[in-house]
Amino acid sequence: MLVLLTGGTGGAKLVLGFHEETAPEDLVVVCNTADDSVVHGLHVSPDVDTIVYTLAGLIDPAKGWGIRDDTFTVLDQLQRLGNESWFRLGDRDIATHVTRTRLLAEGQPLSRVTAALCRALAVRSTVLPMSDQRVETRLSTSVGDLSFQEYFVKARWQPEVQTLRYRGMERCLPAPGVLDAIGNAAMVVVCPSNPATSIGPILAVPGVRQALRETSSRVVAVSPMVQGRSFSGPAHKLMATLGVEASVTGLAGAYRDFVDVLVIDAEDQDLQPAIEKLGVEVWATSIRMDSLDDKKRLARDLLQLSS
Ligand code: FO1
Repeated sequence: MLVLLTGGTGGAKLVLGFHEETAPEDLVVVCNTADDSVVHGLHVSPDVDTIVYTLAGLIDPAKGWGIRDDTFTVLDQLQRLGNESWFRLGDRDIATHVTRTRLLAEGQPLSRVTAALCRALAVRSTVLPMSDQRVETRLSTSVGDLSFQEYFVKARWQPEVQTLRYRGMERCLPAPGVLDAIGNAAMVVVCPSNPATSIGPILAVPGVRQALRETSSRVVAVSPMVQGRSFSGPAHKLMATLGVEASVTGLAGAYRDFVDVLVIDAEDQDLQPAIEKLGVEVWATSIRMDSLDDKKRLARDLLQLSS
């Protein structure tokens, strides 16, 4: 069993690579849920959905989120009725959120709801939310206190971020299966997702970081950045909130207590000695995943590290 810790779009590229290169049943994907939002009264779980849609072959490949060829009739009408429409929910995507919201209201935990959505969409891998309890990333910024989606989508990650917190984390538990999966994995892969807002919340779920330190399986992290800049999104901007510099060396510092190998881009190879000084093994290769072939090649190469 291969365990993947991931956020949304960046991590999903590697998740797809593994899905193509291994038996889908052998994959357990643990997703960040601290980006979850209630939008128009519906519970939206963007990272879970990005992974589920990716594994179901439904993802919009251009945007990296939402459903391919979706339409926006409901959103247009919501806007006409005076609702905000900056968070672009497509019609088919809304069907997912309506279903999730109904099942949650009926008392099912998010992990069961996610399993039901996976079954309905013929996803054969296991997709686990990091927790069944509600956690919310809040950012205190130059324009006030924002939710993750307000910062990321509405404000296009432009405001200066002073601090970041995961509201509700102290009351949360790992979802059923998360700790067992980490303990019994052949290998754990920390996907190239934002260390502050995607991987950070997963690591902060009580017990998860400890399980990663204690597992006998190899823990491998793939960098979401090259030359101090993230492939997409604000990861490099938010690393200061973790108290580390925006570089793969900073990333190694943030992950050093549980990661065995850090996979960095060949362009960052000069930083290898500094990372190794932190006690983290380094593997430098091409980590850009522009094409499906790139995703499959990186997944294939990473699979070698488990043996
Ligand atoms: N990202 C955007 O940049 N703009 C959007 O309007 C938007 C809507 C959206 C709706 C559903 C969903 O599952 C994801 C959506 N995303 C959108 C992506 C989302 O903000 C990010 O994937 C994550 O939260 C970051 O990991």
